[in-house]
Amino acid sequence: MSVERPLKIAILCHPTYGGSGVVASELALSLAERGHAVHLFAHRVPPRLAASPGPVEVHASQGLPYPLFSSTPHDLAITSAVLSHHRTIGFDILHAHYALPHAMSALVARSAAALENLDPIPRVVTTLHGTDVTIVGKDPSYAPLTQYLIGASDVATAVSASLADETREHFCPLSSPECALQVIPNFVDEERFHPAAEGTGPHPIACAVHVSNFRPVKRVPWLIEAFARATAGTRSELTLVGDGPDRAVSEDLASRLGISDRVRFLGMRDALPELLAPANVFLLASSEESFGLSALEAMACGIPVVSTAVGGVAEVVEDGITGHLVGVADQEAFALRLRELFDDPGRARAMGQAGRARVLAHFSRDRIVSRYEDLYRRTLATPRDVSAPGPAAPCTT
Ligand code: GMT
Repeated sequence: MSVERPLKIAILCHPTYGGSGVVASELALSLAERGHAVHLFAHRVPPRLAASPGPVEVHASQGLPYPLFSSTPHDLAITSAVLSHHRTIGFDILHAHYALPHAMSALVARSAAALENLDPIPRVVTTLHGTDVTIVGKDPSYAPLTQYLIGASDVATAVSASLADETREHFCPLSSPECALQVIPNFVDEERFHPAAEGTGPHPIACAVHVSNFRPVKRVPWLIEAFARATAGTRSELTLVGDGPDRAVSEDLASRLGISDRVRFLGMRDALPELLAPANVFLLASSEESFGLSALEAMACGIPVVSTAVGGVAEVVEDGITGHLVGVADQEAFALRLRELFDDPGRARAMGQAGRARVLAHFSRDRIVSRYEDLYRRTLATPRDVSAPGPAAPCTT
């Protein structure tokens, strides 16, 4: 029986508190724990790895600030760092999270390795996370490049079937290699994110929670209005975790609605499981959402979700079972569903338990990390025509 050798893997990501930065960091940690040599490249140390990178080697590549540049081009520094480390380490896989700019960095490093006759020439895996297709990638200023990056990667994955469909629709209407997308959903560390211990939750006053980067796509002001509608005349509370462009306008709105005393803005927090576990309901009101990792984390904590039915959220939250999904413009239904769950703690608890069970059955860390590991090995086992760098392992969803 052949024992499979450990792989040398470079992971490129944005150093964000949530979303793709967390998925990439958790994947890096899990792969390293499985014995692979894992290097993570970002322009800052991702928060999830700052406290304890474990066996992952983290490279924060900021680049040289120079007055000619209007902002420091971190992406060039990351590309350079990946190439430099590839020359000494010999990566098997360069895994880019979020197409822009990381797939570009990985592909440039792959081309350089080919030109220099390095052995191995790394394979490029690109994971599409959401707005790298739906908002940023589709924008005419980036679309031609995004299309090229997806097609030139050895394999591209999307975090939901909905995102894969949208990618195909927009970037590859005809049958072409760009359409060879695999769906590998996000995962959550179900040991870190777990229900509150018996007797410690939920909160004695009904409490809803939302976690995001407060970008317009998250519609935090809309969510606050819905909360105000649902809870008029009650003492119910809303906890908002995170920070971003819409934070100030959201604080102002809570004050104008006269509910500042019931809405807490906590800013960026690392201790998410502790903040989620005592909540009764998790809220997500996005106008677009390819997956909704924060909803998955809430489900892992046994919290039911009320969300708008957009993008890939329906692949995460089962409507009527692990939470409720409502039309993106239907604030009244959103408020009603929230109120129902506040008024019926037994139903909320049952939905929360169903959510936790769904996480364990479909989105556990081991299950999804194994899927990436299999994908790497399959990609490496597929011979590549170096004269025409492109997809090595076309796989359909
Ligand atoms: O696109 C963003 O606004 C951020 C992005 C990210 O990098 O975190 O979020 C996307 O990726 C997450 C991880 O795969 C998904 O859980 C989010 O649903 C997705 N955001 C959107 O589609 C708006």
